[in-house]
Amino acid sequence: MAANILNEIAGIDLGDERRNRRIGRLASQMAASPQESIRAACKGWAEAIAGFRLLHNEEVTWEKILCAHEQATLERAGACERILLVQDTTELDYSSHKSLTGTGRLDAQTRQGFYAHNHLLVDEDTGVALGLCGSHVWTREQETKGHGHKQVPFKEKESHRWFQGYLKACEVAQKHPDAEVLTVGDRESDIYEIYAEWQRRGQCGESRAEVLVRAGRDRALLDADNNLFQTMRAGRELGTYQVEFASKAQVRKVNGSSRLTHRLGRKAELQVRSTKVRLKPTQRKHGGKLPPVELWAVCVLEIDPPQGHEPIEWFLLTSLPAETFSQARRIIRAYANRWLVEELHRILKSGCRVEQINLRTSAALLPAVALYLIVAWRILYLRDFRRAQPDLCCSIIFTSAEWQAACLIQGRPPDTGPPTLAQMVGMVGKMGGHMGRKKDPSPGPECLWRGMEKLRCYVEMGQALGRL
Ligand SMILES: [Mn+2]
Repeated sequence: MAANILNEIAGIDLGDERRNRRIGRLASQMAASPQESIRAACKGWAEAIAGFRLLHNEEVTWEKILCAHEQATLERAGACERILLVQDTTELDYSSHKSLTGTGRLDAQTRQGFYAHNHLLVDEDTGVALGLCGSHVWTREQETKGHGHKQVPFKEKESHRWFQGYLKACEVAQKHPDAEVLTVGDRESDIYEIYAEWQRRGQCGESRAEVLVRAGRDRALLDADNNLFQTMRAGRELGTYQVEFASKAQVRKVNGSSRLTHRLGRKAELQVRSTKVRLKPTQRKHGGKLPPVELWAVCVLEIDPPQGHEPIEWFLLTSLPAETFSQARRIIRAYANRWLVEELHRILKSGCRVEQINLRTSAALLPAVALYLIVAWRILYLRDFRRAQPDLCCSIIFTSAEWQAACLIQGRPPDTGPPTLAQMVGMVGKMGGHMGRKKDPSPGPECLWRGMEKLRCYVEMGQALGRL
């Protein structure tokens, strides 16, 4: 399960051995200094120039970089029994970079940038993110929504990316026939064609991934009096459980329009209900008629919400059985792992600061962002993998100079050998400001990316003093 950054792009072919080595160097420098600019992350002027030259080379692309990482991700997934493919889209905003070419409009004409749709593989049993498995970046030409959006065939719509994500999950299922693969997506991925494809594959005996989405529309049902949401609320009661929520501001859809609301922090009692539903097919202008599909619906409802606050209510649709309380709880837990892809995107933007990269062309910028995507995933992996495998030797992820420098700084006797992964991540977290008291949770991504930055300085100083 090694996650040395060099392993992640070991399979890359940039048409030249020197280029392959150079990209490894650049990736290592970015991983050691996630927050710095590329110029500062490269040691010295000559290195920086070589790095920029590489990013401008036309052989170096977003696809090639992430394709190499995908191989490493799939290898890690080989050890898992249950794999989640979590997909989500993020926008990369370069509105303030007026000289950058190749961008497209974001949600408003005045905002410019890219959209990136990422598939993150997660080990369902440990909740550890295994890496990216497919990633698609695009620019938006013009807005079709509202202006004859219904005339556009599904294949040409932006929402088709979710369907492609499902096909990718089916590929993973084919590669790992002993594992159960489940795609997870938010309300945007509530798309009928995915359910129809899942059903078709089952009927034809093709390998397929299971589906889990948060229901986004109140669909009409076959053989039922009510629509989907009402039917779900009246589903069979399976049991209750408690969750503690932190207070937060959140955007909620109220009567079709987005509104900023405040969620009160509280210990909530949640009731779980489930029911089988037969969905009425979506009608499209283009393509053939879609068949009805039967899915399980899991509804989570808050009992006795505080006065004046809306109850927490989640509607999940899944191809997995949800007949019993434990099956339904598993589905809810699996859905909670969707949060990891949001965290990945936050690390990419707040930790690796990719929206601050100053390059003039998207052809040079996008490969840099692709490398930072791997760096961002690795921070997430460091945080969670140590929880799953605390006693492993840290040298599977850190170089000997890194752990030696950390031991020196923390006053750990150098002759005790490499620390465990949990100890090493704890030390890096401390460098980044983590308090590390007994009751504290383990270091979060902020502490880790700040800690890595410091660790790199310590390594350089240690090497300069001849101590490492
Ligand atoms: Mn989303």
